[in-house]
Amino acid sequence: MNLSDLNKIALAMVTPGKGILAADESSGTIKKRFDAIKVDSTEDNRRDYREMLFRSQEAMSKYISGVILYDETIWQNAKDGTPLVKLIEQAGAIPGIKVDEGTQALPNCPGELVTVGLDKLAERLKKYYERGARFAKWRAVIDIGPRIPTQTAIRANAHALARYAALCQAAQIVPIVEPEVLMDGDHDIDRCYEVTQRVLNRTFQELRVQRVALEGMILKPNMAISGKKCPKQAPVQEVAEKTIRLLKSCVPAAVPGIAFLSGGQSDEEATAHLDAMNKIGNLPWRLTFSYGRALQAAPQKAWSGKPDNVPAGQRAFSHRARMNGLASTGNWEAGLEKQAA
Ligand code: 5MM
Repeated sequence: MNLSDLNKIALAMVTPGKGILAADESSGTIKKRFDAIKVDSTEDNRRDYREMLFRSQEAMSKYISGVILYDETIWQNAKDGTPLVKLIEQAGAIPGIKVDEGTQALPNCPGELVTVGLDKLAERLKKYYERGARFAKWRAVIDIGPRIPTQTAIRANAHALARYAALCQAAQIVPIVEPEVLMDGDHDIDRCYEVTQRVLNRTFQELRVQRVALEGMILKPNMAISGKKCPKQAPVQEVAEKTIRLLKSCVPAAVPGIAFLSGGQSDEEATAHLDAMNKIGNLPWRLTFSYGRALQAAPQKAWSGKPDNVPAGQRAFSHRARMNGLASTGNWEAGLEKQAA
């Protein structure tokens, strides 16, 4: 492992003013997104949609540092035969790849999941590196409910994340470590805080056990936030302050950057929260976005599968990317949203 090179890539992924586009929806998830805009989830439609995003010159060159791809996409070519990976590189962004293989039920823990995909991961990473991937992503899913999460689920998922991260670094690939505590449910922000703290503490403990170099990784956490069905929704400033307090209590300063997931927040909420955290400032790590839905909901709607709508889809993507780019330096204002595509 060359740690200095890994650290350079990690820092480039969190370049101030830029963040990561999570375009790694698995086949099932992209079908759900396409169903919502009445588009068939065919291989060509998935390619056309992602090509539209990666050819959004303004968004990709100014506000996007890297793109997380799904296995199908990393091997796909644009309509003119150019590999999609090349489009990303030509725009000055870094290609990345989702390497987990989804979740399975965790035995003895009803209702809880563990992320799988470690078997043959070393070989897969080698092929992805040859294709141009310089970072990877693995997502663990932790649900909050009356008697969950169990410590068993937290430990199993943290262990898998750490094993994945160590394999990535051995393959000269920067791991994005994503332990997502879901915001589904009616729990309040303090319950989310407490569970996320347990999850992050265990994750960093396992990362140390597996000898992962913290300087060569990126953390992708959820924010401390109210459950979607909680009657009392914490305001933006409370989310920002509690998330910062939480992260300071468990994320070592050696980690170069934190790139949040949006987790089902509205586009504007996700931007406002990131901005408020960066306005607090004086942080040991760079804070940016690694959003899926909060970057893509608007372009998906604008595009709706029609070739004539490609410029509108690209404008919608550029707008959200610019808003989040500004939030990554604490320079966003709600008034800027009116300049939407
Ligand atoms: C883009 O969605 C990613 C892949 O999800 P599936 O494996 O379930 O298809 C997902 O991991 C995503 O990268 C993160 O959750 C961040 O996306 P959001 O929408 O939460 O910002």
